[in-house]
Amino acid sequence: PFLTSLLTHPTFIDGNCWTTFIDDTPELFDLVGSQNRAQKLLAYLGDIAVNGSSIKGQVGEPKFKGEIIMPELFDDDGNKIDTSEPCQKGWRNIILEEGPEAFAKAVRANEGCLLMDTTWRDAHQSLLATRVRTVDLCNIAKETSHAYSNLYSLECWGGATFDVAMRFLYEDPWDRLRKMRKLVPNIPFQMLLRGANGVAYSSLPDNAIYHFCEQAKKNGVDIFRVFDALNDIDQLEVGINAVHKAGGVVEGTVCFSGDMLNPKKKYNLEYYLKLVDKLVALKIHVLGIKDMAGVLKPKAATLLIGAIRKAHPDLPIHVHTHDSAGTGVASMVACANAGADAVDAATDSLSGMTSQPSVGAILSSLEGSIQDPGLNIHHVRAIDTYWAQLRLLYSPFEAGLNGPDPEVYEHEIPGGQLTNMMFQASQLGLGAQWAETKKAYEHANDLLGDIVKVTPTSKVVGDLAQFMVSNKLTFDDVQKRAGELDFPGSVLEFFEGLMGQPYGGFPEPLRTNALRGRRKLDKRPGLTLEPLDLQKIKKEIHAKWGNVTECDVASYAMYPKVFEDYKKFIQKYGDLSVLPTRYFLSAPEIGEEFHVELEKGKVLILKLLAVGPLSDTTGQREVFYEMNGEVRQVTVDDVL
Ligand code: 3PY
Ligand code: ZN
Repeated sequence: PFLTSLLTHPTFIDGNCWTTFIDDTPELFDLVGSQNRAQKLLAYLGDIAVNGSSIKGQVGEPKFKGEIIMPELFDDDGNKIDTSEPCQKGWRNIILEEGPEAFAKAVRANEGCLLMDTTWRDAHQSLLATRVRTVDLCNIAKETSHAYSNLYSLECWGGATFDVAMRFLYEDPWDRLRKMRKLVPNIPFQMLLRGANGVAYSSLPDNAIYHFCEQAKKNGVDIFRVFDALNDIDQLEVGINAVHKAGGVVEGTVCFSGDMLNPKKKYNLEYYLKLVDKLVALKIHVLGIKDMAGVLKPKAATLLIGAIRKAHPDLPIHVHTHDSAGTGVASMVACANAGADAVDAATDSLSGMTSQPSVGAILSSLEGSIQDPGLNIHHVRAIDTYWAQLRLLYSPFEAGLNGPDPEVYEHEIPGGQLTNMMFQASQLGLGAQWAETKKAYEHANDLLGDIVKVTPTSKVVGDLAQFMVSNKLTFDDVQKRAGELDFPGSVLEFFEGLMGQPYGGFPEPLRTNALRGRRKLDKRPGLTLEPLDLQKIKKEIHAKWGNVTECDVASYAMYPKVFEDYKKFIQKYGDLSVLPTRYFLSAPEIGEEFHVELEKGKVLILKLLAVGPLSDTTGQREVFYEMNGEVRQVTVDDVL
């Protein structure tokens, strides 16, 4: 078709000057670009028709395959709200116009207890293996900007979303950030930063963290929740300083662990208050309390938040929890009553269990009180009708959790990890050993010295637990035989000090016996890591892939291999972010027509016609699609 268009183009027929032809007729070259993209998309669609979803970890087909019904919002007089443009009013205006300090002051001065909505990050990280795609966030973005205009923030980036976007969704996380930002200009965007680990699983050179935060701020993040998996203040300081330098709102964070109400436990009120003082000395704007496992009971919440409020009357406090035990709403209400300025919640259909407590339940619990978060429950419910459909669309990533797990007070497995481990156990056919694995997790934690458990230290405990179960090792066996056991890599990295220093020190003689002469760091790893040569990385990316941005450099710095694989994938299949999720996850029915908008105004109308027989000689199949009325054929390796 390109050649036909070219030969029949009036300019070409007239024989006018060829050199200006390219400038004057870009539409023909657009056509080549689109055809190239369409061909790559067909390659993916062909592959999915033959081999099923290439998304690792998917089990079965989506439970929902229909058209998604979009919610409508109405004002108090029953008039439909125009959501064709995003809402412009919200807490972000204060950050933009007056800066982070003014924002913190305004939050503190606000009477009600504000909410952060985690639906776009932690909720789907905890329930659906972080698989929600950009297109599905963007499709509800404008409505969300209206319905949730009074949110403290929308958590939408960081944590596992960064890695998973490239690794499993073949998306650029930076592109996601920019797209969301355009559609939600009014609500502060919040990300989760793993302190000196950035969004990776171990410490990186300091300059990589500074570079990353600068790009994150420039591309749309407002508030950075900075935590360290061991509450190591030296590790926290790196992230906090990097966010300060980038000009973001610093939510310096304490990870809550254990049972503060039990006087024999290691992490008591005094421990937390001292840590908060250290964070305040680093000039944080907001204090985050991160209860990643959901073990902050209502009474502990009242004590902890009450004591911090008393010690730091002007410090805004923002509390995060998971509802694993089923007590999340009660705890968040207790926090609000004790003086928290903001707490976390998720849309009802993506709430509860390992996710955050339900926004509707929290709103109802605070209704009529001075702590009312100031959201319209009807709007919140309307947005949830969208997420109810999406939850079914993403059903292949459900972990199969059916109820709360109050045993979390013993095993203390963080929300995201709990679902992950359960999912893995059932895939490995170890469902029956699940209770044993949870017990082993508890023992592994004790062996490691009762550490704070969250990414990446939670993986250390999880790996040790699985190692104990598969090798039938008891607590005593591990202690006695540490000098000869082949420990998982993450355990050795922890013992080496590559994740920072645990409170109370490393367990001895276990550490020395397990390390068998390997190095032992007693300071933060960043002090011994060579700075990354960011210019060199940029040149290398450019040499391999052409165009390169600072964001690419930051992605590479966090995940070199994942970034390379992502680049290779999109070179082969193109940008799949345009493909509706239903067709990204599974093949269409034969004869089913669907549309893909490659870019504004360029729509492909597609229909799967047939999948040919397996060739004995090549191991391949021919797949036939109809694309904009023409039959197209792709040859696909049958790998099943
Ligand atoms: C992450 O680091 O991804 C977390 O969600 C920790 O809770
Ligand atoms: Zn969380």
